[in-house]
Amino acid sequence: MTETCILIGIPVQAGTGRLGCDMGPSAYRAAGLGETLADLGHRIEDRGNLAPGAHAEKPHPNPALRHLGEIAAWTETIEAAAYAAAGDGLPIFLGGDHSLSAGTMPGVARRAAKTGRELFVLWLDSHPDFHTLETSTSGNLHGVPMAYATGRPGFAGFLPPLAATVKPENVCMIGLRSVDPAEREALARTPITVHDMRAIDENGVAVLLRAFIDKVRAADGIIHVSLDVDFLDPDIAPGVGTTVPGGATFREAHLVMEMLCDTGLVRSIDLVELNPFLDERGRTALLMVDLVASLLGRRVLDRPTRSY
Ligand code: HAR
Ligand code: MN
Ligand code: MN
Ligand code: MN
Repeated sequence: MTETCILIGIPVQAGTGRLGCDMGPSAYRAAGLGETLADLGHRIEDRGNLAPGAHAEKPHPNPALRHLGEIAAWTETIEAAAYAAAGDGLPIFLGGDHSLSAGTMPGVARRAAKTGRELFVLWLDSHPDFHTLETSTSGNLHGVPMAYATGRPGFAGFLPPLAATVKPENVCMIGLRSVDPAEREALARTPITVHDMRAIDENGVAVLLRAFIDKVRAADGIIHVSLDVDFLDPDIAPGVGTTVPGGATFREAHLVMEMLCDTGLVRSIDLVELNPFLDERGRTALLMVDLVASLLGRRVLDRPTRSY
């Protein structure tokens, strides 16, 4: 199926403790993301890079928080851009750190609500990013977007209430292997589906993903994919600030993309946490481009659709 792929660069790095994620959008372009998708038959519209609006630092009772005002400004800009782009095609958000998903998920959720489709989120990450402003101890706001987008309390003083949130029962996380105590307790009290690396080892990733896809189909839903580079094993994806050993292999990650492709239900994609400063000759950026290609139609052999 031919898609209108809308590339949106989001060079935010204030949500991490390390500099370099601001070069992510350039690295994806240099790695040939647009050309690769065009070769697969898609229309490409590159909307360039977003920038945050004017902002002052926001005070907060949690003294650990870093760049709260800047991330709030980014989040407002990103939410609006995501809402608009999701009405025009299939946005691919080029990060930038994972704080950007505090804007993309509510934005695509607002679009889904308008079109009457049920939104599901597939979260591929070693981290759940489920802290609130109150529970974060690192103060790095890439650790909070899922809590924010699902409407958890604990975001007073950040932004006005969201127009749309993601239903926690519609979220599936795969690849977890670094979960803080406060996140673990909070996840246990939500209906979010959580699969750690052990679940992949024991079942195979296809079994986990099939259950999620069946749920989406049953609800006639659509899928937002949030792909954090650190979902992947650092041996194959070193270009990331938070390397956590024991991640998804090359084939596990590709299989996820291939199965998602067969559904035809993915309507938006986050590519986050790429840090080109830490990469080796662009190999992480190139791998991420290859994964998106698998998600959007590259295949080895023809096969019947819905073969998952
Ligand atoms: N949970 C840790 C914290 O809050 C680490 C968060 C790291 N997040 C990312 N994205 N790298 O998933 O600081
Ligand atoms: Mn700042
Ligand atoms: Mn993340
Ligand atoms: Mn992560």
